[in-house]
Amino acid sequence: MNTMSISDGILADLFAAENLDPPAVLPWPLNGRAEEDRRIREQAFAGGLGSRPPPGLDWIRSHVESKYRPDRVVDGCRSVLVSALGYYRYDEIDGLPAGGIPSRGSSSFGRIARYARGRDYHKELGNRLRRIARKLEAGAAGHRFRAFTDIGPLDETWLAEASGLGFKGRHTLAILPSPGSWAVLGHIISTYPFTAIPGRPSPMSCPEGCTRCIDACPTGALSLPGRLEASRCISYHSIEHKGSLEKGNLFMRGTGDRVFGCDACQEACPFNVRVAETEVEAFRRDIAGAARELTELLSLEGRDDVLDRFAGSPLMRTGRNGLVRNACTAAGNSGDASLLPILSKLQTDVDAGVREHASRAMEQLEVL
Ligand code: B12
Ligand code: SF4
Ligand code: SF4
Repeated sequence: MNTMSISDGILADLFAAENLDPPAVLPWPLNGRAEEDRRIREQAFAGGLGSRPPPGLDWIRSHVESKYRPDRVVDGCRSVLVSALGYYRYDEIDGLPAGGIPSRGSSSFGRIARYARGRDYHKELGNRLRRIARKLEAGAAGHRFRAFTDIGPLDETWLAEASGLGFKGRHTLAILPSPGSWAVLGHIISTYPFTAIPGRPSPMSCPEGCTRCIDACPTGALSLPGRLEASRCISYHSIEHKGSLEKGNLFMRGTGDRVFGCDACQEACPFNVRVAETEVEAFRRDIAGAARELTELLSLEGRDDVLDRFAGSPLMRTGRNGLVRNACTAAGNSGDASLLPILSKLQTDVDAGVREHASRAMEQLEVL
């Protein structure tokens, strides 16, 4: 690689070697409309227009200075390379309503969001981008390249939109031409002045008047013009929230059979119809899989048990207590009285959140 110039072709080859499409490039600093849009987002975020971060997401506010400023993350930034990896897969449970009422005689299952069924994308996309960043650094002396996937202060859905990789839908997620919103995002911030790759898709947007995602959200977490109230989102409750949820939480019913994450707003989106299943083996492989029997989740004993079943998958984030708590919520919604004995045992669990949710699930089942 020539240390003076990294051509579009070289960049595309480096990404292709990791089975990634050529990245979209956000040249920095921005100007014109792109800069105007950046400022509006920055002000909206700083002014608290986004969701008020609930417990466990408070760190988001600490990024107020850098969320829309890659140059505050990497000094001397001249561009950001934005990349994505499609994870769409269709499993049997995706054809069933997520309300959580099992048909008579069947076991009750807990549903897992698509992105979390296989290998953790922080590792899968993150490792690919880190390898690319190392190669770039080796080839372009004096320049710096830092790879991020999810973790990092920048708003990656904005990066996707501003770079032309896709656009931000009203469900607040980035929609890309081929995988729709079924793609995880990552980026490399660099001091190298990459220029935008021509031929990127022309800007698309949500059809006028479409509110399918907003209407489909089971807990009313979405609103116009494209706001997410994280404290109402099932994804937040099931992944990021620690301990028990407020008593009488109105959102628990809406959770249905979901035990890790939620895909309802994405399933409703017309851009997500007829998306091809991912070819990424790490996402196709079942680690957690699409669904687990609630009896299995309710019986999880400790960290080792969780490691044995879910090592390498996003479910590790929630840990044993969170997964059992979520399974209790799904059990309560299931209408499946055969779960009462196991829930009864959990009423003396070491974890207060699990005890609380087991009791609530029993109350719910006994009144059904
Ligand atoms: C924290 C987080 C969450 C939180 C909170 C999300 C949130 N919006 O704050 C929770 C746990 C709820 C969550 C859920 C999910 N997440 Co998430 N999440 C993130 C993370 C780590 C940070 C997002 C962030 O910084 N939010 C704070 C700011 C930007 O958002 P905000 O508070 O809503 O404020 C903005 C808007 O509200 C808007 N706004 C509101 N009103 C107005 C008015 C006007 C006039 C204007 C201009 C703007 C405006 O402006 C604000 C500033 O931009 C990103 C990764 C990253 N680094 O970006 C992944 C990320 C967004 N998540 C991702 C995924 C996959 C999900 C889930 C689908 C997982 C699942 N299946 O359960 C769900 C989807 C929920 C949804 N509909 O968005 C992917 C999305 C990929 C994509 N294609 O876009 C990302 C990019 C991770 C990744 N690397 O792939 N997530
Ligand atoms: S992930 Fe689920 S709960 Fe969260 S906004 Fe989308 S549909 Fe609503
Ligand atoms: S469902 Fe409609 S409004 Fe929501 S993101 Fe998709 S196209 Fe946009």
